[in-house]
Amino acid sequence: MRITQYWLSMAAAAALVLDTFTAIAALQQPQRLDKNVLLHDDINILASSPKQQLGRRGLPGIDRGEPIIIDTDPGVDDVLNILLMLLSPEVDVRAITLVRGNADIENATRNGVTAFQTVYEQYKYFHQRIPPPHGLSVLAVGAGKALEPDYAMGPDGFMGKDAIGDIFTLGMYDPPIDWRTKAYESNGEDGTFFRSTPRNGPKEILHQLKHTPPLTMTILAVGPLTNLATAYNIDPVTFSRAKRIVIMGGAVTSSGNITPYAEFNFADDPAAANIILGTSKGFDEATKDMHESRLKLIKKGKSAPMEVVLLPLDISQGNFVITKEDYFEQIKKLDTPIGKLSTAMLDLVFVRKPEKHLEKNGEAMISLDSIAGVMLLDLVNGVFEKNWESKYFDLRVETRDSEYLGASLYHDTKNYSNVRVALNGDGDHYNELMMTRLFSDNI
Ligand SMILES: [Ca+2]
Repeated sequence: MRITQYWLSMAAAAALVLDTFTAIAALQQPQRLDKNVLLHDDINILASSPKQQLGRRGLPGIDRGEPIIIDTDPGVDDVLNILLMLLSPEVDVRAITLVRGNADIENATRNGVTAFQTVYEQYKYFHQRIPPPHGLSVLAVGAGKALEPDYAMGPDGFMGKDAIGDIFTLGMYDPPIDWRTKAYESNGEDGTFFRSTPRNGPKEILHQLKHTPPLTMTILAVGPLTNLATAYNIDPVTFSRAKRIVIMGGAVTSSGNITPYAEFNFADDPAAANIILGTSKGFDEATKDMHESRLKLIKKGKSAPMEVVLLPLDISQGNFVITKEDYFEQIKKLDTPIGKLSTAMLDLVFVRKPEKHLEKNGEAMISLDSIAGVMLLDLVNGVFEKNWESKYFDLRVETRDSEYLGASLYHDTKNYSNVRVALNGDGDHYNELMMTRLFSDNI
């Protein structure tokens, strides 16, 4: 939303409210969470051994891909993105940090463990060697509450009570055995495909960044930005060691999905979103020695401007979809573990409640988080310019006004931030990647 028009567009706003009223009414009323933030003390921080630092495969000399952290609130979209990232050789998923959002932190934890276990089963299905424990991703449970809970939305129940299509609620799918214990106590040798950590989400983010060379690790954030903002507030210098932050969130030039103005991830923690967008202040891709000047600042113990790339709701206007045909003719026919989990999750979307979940005249679904994942892969592969249209915006997020809470606001002068926003791109490329990497039985 252009900031100069912000207070002047009340008539247009009223029309927009009417337009979007039906869609908004279809969403369940957001619930407020009274649970305490599930952050643990990390008095038992494990020393990071050289062996642990070898990376996901733990095989020196082999290119393991760009190290990434995924911060996520699983969610159907999130699970699809986690599966895609864990199967993509271009990236090395060092950690997955969980945040409440689509799901409360309990459901988010179970769904995160479910995603990992499915990848373990997929490896076994294709007789692939399971990486040794020190080569597995870390799973860290993070924030159960927004930075400022009085100014946040809370879980919306859009994807069912369990947030992944009611597959557990309806008994369509068995949750992993002892998932709760495993989330906190897995040593990576119990079929989980991850290692637990004594650190909470924000501290795990800082730990990973501290133990990776500066400006080499990307954070892919596809939920509310509570964990990231908490990590930044604890230690902005270490936080700015991230190479870039790729975010799914915000509605920049389009209307919102949780209110007429706001997209869910930003509305679920507006203060956190505003902090993280602000970390890009002073970032300028056109500056020749940007990388070196960022490195210099970090080495001097100062925080550096961060590269922030945003995949907003606006992308829904493009052609990034999984179609009915994809679901009924390919996904549903798969015998793979990923095929079976996805068939169950997407049953809500394509079979039980298509009128609520399908877009493009009821023909296809839009999975925003996995679109952000594909955008990250394109950045890593050096084909971003080829596949995406983007523009830099001076963006901030409304953190107080109840009507506009979580809205993305922008103006033309670069005062608060300098965020690269993807506004369109190659939808066929997205669909092909999803269908070949996730939904194929000859991987
Ligand atoms: Ca998400």
